[in-house]
Amino acid sequence: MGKKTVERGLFELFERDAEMADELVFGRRTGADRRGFLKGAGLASMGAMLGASIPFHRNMPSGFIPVALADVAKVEGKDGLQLVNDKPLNAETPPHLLDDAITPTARHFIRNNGNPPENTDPANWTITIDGEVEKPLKLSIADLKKDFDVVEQAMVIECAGNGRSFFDPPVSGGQWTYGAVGCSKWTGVRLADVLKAAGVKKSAIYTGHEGADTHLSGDEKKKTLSRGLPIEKAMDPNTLIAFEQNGGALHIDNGAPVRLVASGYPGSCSQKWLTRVWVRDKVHDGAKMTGSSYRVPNRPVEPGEKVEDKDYVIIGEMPVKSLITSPMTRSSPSSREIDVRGHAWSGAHEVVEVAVSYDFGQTWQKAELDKPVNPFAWQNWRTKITLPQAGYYEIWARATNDQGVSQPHMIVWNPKGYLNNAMHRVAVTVS
Ligand SMILES: Nc1nc2c(c(=O)[nH]1)N[C@H]1C(S)=C(S)[C@@H](COP(=O)(O)O)O[C@H]1N2
Ligand SMILES: [Mo]
Repeated sequence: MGKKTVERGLFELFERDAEMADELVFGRRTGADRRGFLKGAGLASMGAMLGASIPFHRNMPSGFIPVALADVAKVEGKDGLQLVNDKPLNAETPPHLLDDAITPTARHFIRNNGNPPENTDPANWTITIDGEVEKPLKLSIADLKKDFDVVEQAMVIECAGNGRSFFDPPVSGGQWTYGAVGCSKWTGVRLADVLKAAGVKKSAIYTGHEGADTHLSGDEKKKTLSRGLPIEKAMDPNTLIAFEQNGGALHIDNGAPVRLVASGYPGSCSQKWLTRVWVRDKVHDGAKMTGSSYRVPNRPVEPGEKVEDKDYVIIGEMPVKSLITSPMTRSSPSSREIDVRGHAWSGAHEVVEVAVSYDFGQTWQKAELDKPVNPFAWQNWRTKITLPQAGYYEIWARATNDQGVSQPHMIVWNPKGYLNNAMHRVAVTVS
C-alpha cells in the first residue's frame, strides 16, 4: 500500500467507500445527455452542479464523473443500471437490484470496449475455429445447436475492474463500484466439444478470441478487445459458447447473438459477439492481453512505483467475494430485526461460509448458505440479525472459500485497479 493510504488508516478508506455507495443509490440523477457534457466539464461547473467545491479534485482521473452526478442508463431492455461511461457504454447494477437468485437479462451489467456490431442476425452468424487445430471449422449457430450437446447453466460474469472506484489513490478506467457482476443462466455448447471436433494439436497452449464489435475511432483495422484463455480453461466443460441468456436471446450489449462465457476468469475473457476462436501455440497477444491490461504486478507495489513488464502476471481466477443485496444501503428498516441476504462466489472454488457483522467486525454471525446450483453459479445466502438499540449500523459480509481464503478489509492497490474483493458494507439506521 502507498504510504499516504496507510497513514490515513482503515476507517478513512472505509468512509470513502460508504459515501460512494450511498451516492450511487441516492445520488442526484440527471439526464443522460448531461453525461457527455460532464466528461468535458471543468471543475467549476461540476462544483456548481454538486453544490460544493471538490477539495480533492486533483485526485480525480481525467474524464472522471462524480458518482453523485451519475445517471440511470437509458438502454432499451435494461432496468435501473447506473451509467459508468457512455462511450463506450458501461453500466452497472446497484446491489439492491441484484437481489434475484439468477440475474434477469434486464439487470445484467454492460461493459463494452467499443461499439456493438450493427448486424447481429443469428441466421447469418458464423464462428471460425482455427490455428493449432487439425481441421479448421466454420460454424453457424444452427450448426452449434445441431452438432453439439446443448447445456444450460447459471454462471457469474464479473469485470476484473469491479470495485475500481474505491482505490485510493484513484486509478484511471471505468469507475465501477459494486455492480459489474451478474449471474444469468446461459445456454450454449461447450467450447471444449467444439475444439475437440476441430482436433486440438499438441502445440496448443492458449486461445485468442475475436468479436464483431468495432473500434470507437471507426478504424476498421483496430481491434477493441481480443483476449484468450489458457487451453486448460478453454477445455473446461463449464466454458460455453452461449446463444441464450435466461432462456431468451442475449441482450445486444451482452453479446447477441453469441458469446463466450468463461466464468471464474475476468469478464473480459468472455468474448461477446464471438466470431473466432484462434487456437495458439503461444500466449495470445491480442488487444488488451499485454501491458497493464488485465495484468497485475506479481507483488504489492507503491502507487506510482515503476513496474517492469516482466513483473506483471495475467489475471487468472477471480477472488472470493460477496454482495449484500438486502437491505439496501442507507435505508431505515422499520424493525430492528432485519433479513440480510445476498450472493457469494469465488472463481472456480466453492464458498463454504458467509458471515455477517453489524458491530464493525467485532463479532460475526454465520449466514445460511446455499450450494451453487451448478459449477460457477453464485451462492445465495441469508440470515436474520437483531440490532440491539436504535442508531446507525453497518452490515458487513465476509465470504470464505473452500481453500480457507476470506475477503480482506482493504484493497491491495495495483496500477489498473483490478480485483477489489474487499468486504461489502451497507449502512442502515434503525429507531
Ligand atoms: N467483443 C467483446 N467482448 C467483450 C467485451 C468487449 O468490449 N468486446 N468486454 C469484455 C469485458 S471487459 C467484460 S467485463 C465482459 C462484460 O460482459 P457484459 O457486458 O455482458 O456484462 O464482456 C467482455 N467481452
Ligand atoms: Mo471487464
